[in-house]
Amino acid sequence: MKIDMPESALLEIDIQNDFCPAYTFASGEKWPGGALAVSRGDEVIAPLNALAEFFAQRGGRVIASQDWHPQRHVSFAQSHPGKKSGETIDLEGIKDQMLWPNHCVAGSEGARFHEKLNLRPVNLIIRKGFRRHLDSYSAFFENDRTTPTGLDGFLKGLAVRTVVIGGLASDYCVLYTAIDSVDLGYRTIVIEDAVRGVGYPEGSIGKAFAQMKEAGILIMQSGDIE
Ligand code: VGL
Ligand code: ZN
Repeated sequence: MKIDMPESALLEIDIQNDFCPAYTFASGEKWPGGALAVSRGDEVIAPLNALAEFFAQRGGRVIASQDWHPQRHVSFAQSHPGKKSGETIDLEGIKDQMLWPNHCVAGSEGARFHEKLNLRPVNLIIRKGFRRHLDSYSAFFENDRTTPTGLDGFLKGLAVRTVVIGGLASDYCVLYTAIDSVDLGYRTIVIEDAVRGVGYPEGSIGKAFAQMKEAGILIMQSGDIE
């Protein structure tokens, strides 16, 4: 499918060490695998780097999001005595907040972008989930569904109409970002070979794709973008 440039943006969602499996840095040091490693999560990097180059060369925009939590963040199971990751809790205004292992603590190695992600074509880095008592899956709104991250304003200010999304994880941050994107009126495309999912609870990845299709989000392969 032909993507209109420059009024399109690529969103690279949460390509951070804590969501990626083990690898060796260029320095020779080893990353042992993330606290919330998505199986084969690092496989999204090659197609995203290629897409980012494609967008940048044609005047499109490239945005990378970064999960960026304070210590003892409300989404961490450890912040709730007696609770384990994988359980859900009800917060004021947010039902079924999933609890996770500690991950993407601001400034930590786990919060850094995967070393192989090419940041050179990236115009904007958007950080989310930095309020201690509020989580954020979507790159547009935090989990209260009303606190904006500023991304919509950035895109509208640049007259962007089409949003192309890849990254981690297809059943959480990619899903929420894509749903907000289509709700905000953008033509929204999720690149299937540029996403991987957590897969918890069982069936969550298939459910996420069904929900995205139902919402009018287009599912494509990176090779379909021209
Ligand atoms: C994510 C769980 C918790 C994600 C972030 O990037 O999909 N998932 N925080
Ligand atoms: Zn998180």
